[in-house]
Amino acid sequence: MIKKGKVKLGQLDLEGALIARDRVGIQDFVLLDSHNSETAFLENLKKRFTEDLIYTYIGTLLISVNPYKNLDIYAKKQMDLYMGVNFFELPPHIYALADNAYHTMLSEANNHFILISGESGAGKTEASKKILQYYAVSCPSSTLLDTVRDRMLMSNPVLEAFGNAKTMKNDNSSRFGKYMDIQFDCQGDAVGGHILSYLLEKSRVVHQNHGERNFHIFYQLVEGGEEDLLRHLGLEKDTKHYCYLVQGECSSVSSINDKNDWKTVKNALSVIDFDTTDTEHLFGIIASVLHLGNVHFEGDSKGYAFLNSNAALRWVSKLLGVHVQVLHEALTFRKIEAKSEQVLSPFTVDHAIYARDALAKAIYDRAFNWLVNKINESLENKDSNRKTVIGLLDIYGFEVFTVNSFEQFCINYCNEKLQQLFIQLTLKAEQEEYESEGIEWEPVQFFNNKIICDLVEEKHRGIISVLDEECVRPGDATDLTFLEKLEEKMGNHPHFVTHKLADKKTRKSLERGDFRLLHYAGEVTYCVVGFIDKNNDLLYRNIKDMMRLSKNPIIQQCFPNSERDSRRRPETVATQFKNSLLRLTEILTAKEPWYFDEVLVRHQVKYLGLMEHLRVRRAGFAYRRKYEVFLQRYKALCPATWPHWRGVPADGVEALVQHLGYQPDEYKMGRTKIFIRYAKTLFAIEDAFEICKHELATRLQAKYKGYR
Ligand code: AOV
Ligand code: MG
Repeated sequence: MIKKGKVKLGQLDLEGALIARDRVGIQDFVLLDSHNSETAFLENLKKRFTEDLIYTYIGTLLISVNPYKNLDIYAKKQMDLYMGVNFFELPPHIYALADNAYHTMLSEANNHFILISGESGAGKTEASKKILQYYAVSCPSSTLLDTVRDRMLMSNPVLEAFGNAKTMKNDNSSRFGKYMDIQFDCQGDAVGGHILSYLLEKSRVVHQNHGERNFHIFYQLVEGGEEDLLRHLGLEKDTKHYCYLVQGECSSVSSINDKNDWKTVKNALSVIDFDTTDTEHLFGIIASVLHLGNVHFEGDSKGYAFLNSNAALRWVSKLLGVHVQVLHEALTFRKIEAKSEQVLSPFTVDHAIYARDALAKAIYDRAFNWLVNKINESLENKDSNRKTVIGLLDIYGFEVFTVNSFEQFCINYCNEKLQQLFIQLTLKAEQEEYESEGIEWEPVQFFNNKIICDLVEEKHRGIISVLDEECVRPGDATDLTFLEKLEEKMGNHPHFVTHKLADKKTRKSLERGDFRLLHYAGEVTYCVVGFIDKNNDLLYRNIKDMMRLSKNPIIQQCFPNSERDSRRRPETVATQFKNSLLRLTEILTAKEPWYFDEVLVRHQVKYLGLMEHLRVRRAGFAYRRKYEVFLQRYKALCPATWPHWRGVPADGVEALVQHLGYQPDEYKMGRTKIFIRYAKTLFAIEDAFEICKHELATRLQAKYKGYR
């Protein structure tokens, strides 16, 4: 319904809006005239995109198209504009989503999370930073809390330096998954935070494909590090000197300024409460990895490894605080325990390289986890004041390269799980809720990717189980025997393709060492080479023993004594990852979701299930609340329900909405909840509620005037 005169519609007045509508498209797909057509959907996105309008809603789901240029839409004035405003009152914006999650959290005193999904390079990390900035700037503030907020903001450049890298898809690609809880007290102050990190892609430390880089921090240190520091770490000011940095043949990238980034990271570390000893030890570890990469082995007449030049080794020994002889031995011999004796068995050159790389990966990976813990300590809120949280999930997006390995398998599995969560919480839950509430409903069909999640993770039957079995099988297990087992066990699965069946299922042939998964987001061919090794993630016992004796305090914490005492075989990488994703899903399902989708092209609209989502949203209801909650919030708006409603809550709600003059098509009464079809109906009641609150406060102030 449109009122006479000028009505505020976003930043435009209504007359302007009607003229502009044709040019800028529709800001909520639910209101799109043409019926659910994908072409109309894409046309609308494109129309808006050409006008630099990158955000569009599907109901409360926010869609964003990566502009790949800086838009003037994230300044303080925009933040102020969106603060405390109803969701659909202003044009779609990430701030609207952030603000709504925040205000709902405050008014309902419950936990929320913002799920950001989309493929690699779509803009997830940028979006999560914008959300964090919004909370940092727009929430109430005090000097004490400013520190927490600064630390929260500064955790980003630090974690990105250590956990992001240039890939073929994205110059700043997240190579770890990140879930951050922002904790608020009951006044709405951001009082603390906590970060959970997921499976860092540590193989990148020792190997990068052509056109890719190692983690940013290595280049930042070498390019930006002060002369004194570099001298202290034994580093040359040139990335070309380091074998671990040159494999991708693209040390410098036009979009990245390592020197400036180094300054940002150093400053951020000091804000997060790292003292000079911490940073010295941390960069000692980073430098030791670079030196390790330069430790080269030669073979003697029997093919056993020996070291010719000891310069790099000496630096590693110095920086890690381990004896050079012990280090030498650990990299060229393996200690085997036979009965009560210990026997030293010499490594071949390949074995020595393997042990060296395993050490480099382990050091970096564990230092990364140490860093996350250290950041968490600085974000910790020790006050027991009641807290609610908004969780922010930013993971590595779905990726397909020319050659895909174990890492892509894990990353794409993670995306598969998030898509499953998205389906569970939206398409499935929404439709099931209408059914269980007895609301008339024509089911919308959608593709449920549970079948693919099961294929990967099912106990005893999934790909991870088969891989784990091969990893512990004594004898001749290899990547190829793993592939054979897969072919045997899941050859008939509709989403699994081996070279034998490739032609039938996808009409694209496969190499002998490959398998293909038909993911929700598309087909990916995985090369099995390295799966067993990477999943086992073996670090020889004498190397671990040596690291436990390190004089570097960070390394000491990274290799605790408790690890030696544990008799249990450590879980494999894929199983650990599977379990951590399971825990993540549990964390998220206990919170109210807000969605943020990143869209690039047509197939993403398809695989993200956006059309199905639109169909459900269009036919569905914008808002629903339990009768008790609804009544409690709005009872003051109706004389019959204020101050108390003595009868059944559903009848109270009915009396309330009758009093407010709701039309029959605007709402439905379910078994336990009221469903409101249009957002505008809700806004009207929210506005009335605000006025009522204000009037009540004025009356109370007048009544108690003069009292103390
Ligand atoms: P991702 O997080 O989704 O990929 P990013 O957030 O790193 O993607 O975005 C990739 C690049 O796109 C950024 O470095 C920016 O150059 C650009 N970009 C993204 N969002 C915006 C925006 N709102 N405004 C301007 N430029 C933007 V990955 O982490 O690879 O899955 O693993
Ligand atoms: Mg990212």
